[in-house]
This record gives sequence, C-alpha cells and structure tokens, in this order.
Amino acid sequence: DLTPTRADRFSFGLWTVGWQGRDPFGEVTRPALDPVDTVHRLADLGAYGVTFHDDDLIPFGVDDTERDRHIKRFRAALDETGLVVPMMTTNLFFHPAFKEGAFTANDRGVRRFALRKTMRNIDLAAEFGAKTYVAWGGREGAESDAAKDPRAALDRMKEAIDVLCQYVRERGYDIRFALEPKPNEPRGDILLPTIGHALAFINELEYPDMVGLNPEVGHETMAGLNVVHGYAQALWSGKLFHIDLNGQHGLKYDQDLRFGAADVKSAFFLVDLLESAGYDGPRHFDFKPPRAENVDGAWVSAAACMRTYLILKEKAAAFRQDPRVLEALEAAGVGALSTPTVAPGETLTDFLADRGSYEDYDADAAGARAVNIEHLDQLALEHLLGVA
Ligand code: GLT
Ligand code: MN
Ligand code: MN
Ligand code: MN
Repeated sequence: DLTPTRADRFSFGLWTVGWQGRDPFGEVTRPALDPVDTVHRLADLGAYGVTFHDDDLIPFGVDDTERDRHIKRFRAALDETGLVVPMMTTNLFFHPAFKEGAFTANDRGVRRFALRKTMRNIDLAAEFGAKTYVAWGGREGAESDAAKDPRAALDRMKEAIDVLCQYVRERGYDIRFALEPKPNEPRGDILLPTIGHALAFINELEYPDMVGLNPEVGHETMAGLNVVHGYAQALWSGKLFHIDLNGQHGLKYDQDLRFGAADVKSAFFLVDLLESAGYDGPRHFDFKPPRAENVDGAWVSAAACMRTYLILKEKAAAFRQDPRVLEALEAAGVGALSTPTVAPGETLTDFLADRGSYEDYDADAAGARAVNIEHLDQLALEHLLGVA
C-alpha cells in the first residue's frame, strides 16, 4: 500500500515545505506558511512528525509573551492532530551575527550567544518531547585558510557539544545529539564535512554515547561520496540517530530535491539498507520544493517524498524475495563476506600452518574466477524499472 500512515514514521521540517523560494538570484515565490496549517496538512498527508528550528516557529528576537503565544498554538495543533516532534534544532546560520560561525566563530561573544540560544531551545525540545537534537553547523567553516585555525575550531566545536551534553544531563532530559555533516554551502568549506569526519570527531567528545549523526543524502553526494556506504558506516557504528532524506544530482550546489528525484538507484539501495537493518528512527525529509512551484506544487512534492519511499520499500522487499536474486547473491558470494576470515578458535599458529592459505594457494585461479556482479546489479535495476 502506497498510502503513508503514522506507522511509516515520516517527518518533515517546517523549513522544507515552508521554504519560500528565496535564492541568491531572486525573491520569494511563495507566501509564508503558518506552522499550524503545516501541522494539519502534514497530518492529513499521513506524516507522523514535524521538526523545526527555534526560529521556524518563533521569529528571532520576539519577547516572551509573543514566544509563548507561538508555542501554545503550535502545541494545540499537535494535540489536535496527534503529530509528534521527534527532532528539533537551532538556527545558527541566518542572523548576520553568525556570519563568521556560531560555536566556532572567532568572536567569543558570538560563541557564547550561540550556546545560550541552543540551550534555550533544548528546554523547548524537552517540553515537546523531542528525543533528537540536530546540530547542522552551516556557518562553521571558512573561505580562507588564513582566517580560521581548524584545530582551534575543532576544540571549540568539541567544547560546545560537551557543554550541551552536560546541560542535557544536568537537566535530566532524554535527548541525544545528531551532527549533520555537509562539505560546503553556505561556507566555502564547512567543519566536519562528511559522515567520516563527524564519526571521528565524536570519539574525541566527553560524552560520545550521547552524540550520533544526522546524515543527509544530498550532502554526502555533494562530497562525491557513496551515500549508502556512509549511512551504512553510521549504522555500523551505532550512530545513525536520525536521517535527512532528499535528492541531489552530483557535485553542485545543495539542491535538496524531493527524495528519489535524483539518484534513484542509490535511493533504492538506501531504503533497502534502512529497512533491512531495522533502522527505527524517523524517515525525515529535508528537501526544498523547487522555487518554480506554487504552494500546491510544494505539497505535491512533499507527498511524493513519502510515496517514493514506500514504492522503493516495496521494490526492495520484492528484490530481496526474488528467487533469481537469491541465486545471483549466492553466485556473487555476497553472503560469504559474513564468514570471519580467521575461524573462531583458530590460533595464529594454526593460521600460519595452513598451507592452503598461502604456500599452496592458487592466486591465479582466484584472479580468473567469476564474481557475477553484473547479473545481480542488472536484476536490481530491473526491479527498480518494474520489469522484473
Ligand atoms: C538547513 C540545512 C539542512 C539542515 C537543517 C537543520 S537547516 O536547511 O540546509 O540541511 O538539515 O539545521
Ligand atoms: Mn541539503
Ligand atoms: Mn537543507
Ligand atoms: Mn539537512
């Protein structure tokens, strides 16, 4: 069934469907959406969750009375629809104060302000029951290698995440952090540009168990990397806390296309990975309805993200059950990779004494063997194309 339900755990950021289309070359093309209407619309379409930055819901700089008013009416919309808030995050990129960075700005006052802005919104995240707090450091970076000391920036980034973890612990909140890597845009180069950089960074933190990743399909693609491999490594490390699904054509500006709109084969294998690995977090879409669409078109784009996910989920399941695929997997030896290379209980002495592994090993025969990759890959493609 291709109709999304709450059980599918689809979620959207307010900033996604709500993107008004302003780009470096042109004004907005769509009116602002009322977050309350967005909640209702998402619920009607079958989503289960909505996510947001502080400033998506509460305009920057408003007083406490105004802030409470926004929070109350949003809360009421959630209660009415049953939509949940699985994730929240901070806008540390829009205000000019963050032009040179937030947690890693050279200016210490900006860094302290960024931390306080985040802590205040973490209180709200706890209130809304969000379990994941995303940190996308869009302005943490540089255009000049002279103007930023990357080692000091990493020190300050570590300090910021450590302080925030400490804050969450002291308040007793049930919240984990998810770092979102991106190689560039808006900065020329962004700190922690890929999944791999972020994973290594987490190992240096004070509370590494509280910190994982929120990888985005488009961002890994912008770095020229294999999206499925990246998400798989995050899973392997127990760090796939949250995901941003969207589409991106190769190495160019951040397109944030709807999920599946670009590299559909990679999207197929990503859904296959998430579903077969038992990823149980939100299927969160971080896309931008193209600027050329009006509001109705933006909602068509949102609904299509979910529909495509469900289509790919069905196709991945059919692929995994197809007897020809099982045979082709066997012929390609895919399952054999799960057998340890050195047998359990086999000592190094045993291993060194095994002449078949070296002295008598026929490397030429191994070089001449069939690996049967192409047939298997073509079967995947035919499932995807609907001719299997
Ligand atoms: C911004 C960015 C996204 C991040 C969001 C979280 S905001 O739109 O381009 O990739 O996920 O801060
Ligand atoms: Mn993006
Ligand atoms: Mn984005
Ligand atoms: Mn994102």
